[in-house]
Amino acid sequence: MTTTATTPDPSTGSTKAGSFDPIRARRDFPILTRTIGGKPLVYLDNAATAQKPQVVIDTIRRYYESQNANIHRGVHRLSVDATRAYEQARAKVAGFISAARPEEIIFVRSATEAINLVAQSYARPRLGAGDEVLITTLEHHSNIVPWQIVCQQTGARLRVVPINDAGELEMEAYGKLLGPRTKIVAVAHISNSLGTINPVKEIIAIAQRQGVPVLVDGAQAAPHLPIDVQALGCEFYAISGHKMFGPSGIGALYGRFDVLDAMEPYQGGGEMILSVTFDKTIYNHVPHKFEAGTPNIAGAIGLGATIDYLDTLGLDKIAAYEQGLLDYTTKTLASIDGVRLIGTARHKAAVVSFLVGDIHPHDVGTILDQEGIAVRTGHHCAQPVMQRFGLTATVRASLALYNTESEIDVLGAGLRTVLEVFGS
Ligand code: 7TS
Repeated sequence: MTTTATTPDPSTGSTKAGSFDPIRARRDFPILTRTIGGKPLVYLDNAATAQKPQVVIDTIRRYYESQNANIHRGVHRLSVDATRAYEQARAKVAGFISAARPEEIIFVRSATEAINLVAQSYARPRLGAGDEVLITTLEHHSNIVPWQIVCQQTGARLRVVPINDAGELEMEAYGKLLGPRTKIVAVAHISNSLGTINPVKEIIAIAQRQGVPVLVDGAQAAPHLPIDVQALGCEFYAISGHKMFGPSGIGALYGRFDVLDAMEPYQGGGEMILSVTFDKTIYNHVPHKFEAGTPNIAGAIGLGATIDYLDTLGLDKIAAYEQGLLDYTTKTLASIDGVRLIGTARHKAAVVSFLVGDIHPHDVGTILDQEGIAVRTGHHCAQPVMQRFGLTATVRASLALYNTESEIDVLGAGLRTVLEVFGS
């Protein structure tokens, strides 16, 4: 990651990096003009879900107002147009993560469903008793539980790469855990609870030397970093639309074509077949054989609009801007007596987890809410990370392209209020 120096704009207190202008970007997101209890909304819960630009909202509305039809099955004009728009969205996702071809993109409900698809369609038939699935301590529950289920189904064993006190993967341990019984590695690109950017390229290269496929959970990376699945060399990459300013209920699984082609579907239904008789069903081609039933057509088209939007801003510029904002946030929080940062990795993105004295995170979140500030408190669906640090919960501020230094100042003031209220 490159870090670009940011220059505060005296009129707004915000920062600009290169040609990226967060104040301009804010105008694209109608919800950001809202007030909460009379105070301007400061939305710092982007890792849970990101806000939507007007262009995405308009695209979905327009779809239902004038294009709605089922896809891949009609000769009528609406169906043909809806099919074209849906398939164009697939091509946009492929371009967004630099897949070699659109067929390598399977539309799913979310990153969660993408991971379950790989666990059931790829791993389940290939795992036997004593085989191993290798994940890490940093994973979201979505990249733990599907593997526990498939291990229970097959008698395979879950192995876990530990992290150090900064919240970084212990790479030496990774090398040792990757053994002859390892059948798949599944790792987050960016940790949702601590913001650690994992060295996924290195992780994939090491696994590849032993012929082990890798799934990268990119739910938290897609809104923050340019992604190139071919340069990474991973077999699978999972993303969620709603975390990257797109609709909820849509996500995508990238799978390398030859790997997908060799996999059987785990869900059956309409659309995923070429022919059905009671004796024999012939499955459709990749990617359709993995998309059983009517998909989230409006969601996919909305995701396509999101990608067009992000392309106009440029993810490299967004990433540089956010690095500056992350530095500012880290310094702001570190300067407040009583605030303890959890997760201090050298390579981090957009997430700051912390504790405020011995005040319960839920109390911190409740008082911040009264100031119009939205943060998440709790275990962030990453309980093993909390356990690693001997905690049950943290406060988490997660940033996005439309957040500014002045909002971080509001967070700092809010935390000082919290400390005053609790007399700390
Ligand atoms: N993987 C990671 C790294 C995540 O952060 C999340 C959601 C998921 C997978 C699951 O995504 P979904 O869209 O399928 O639900 N993370 C969070 C979070 O940090 N707060 O709420 C949801």
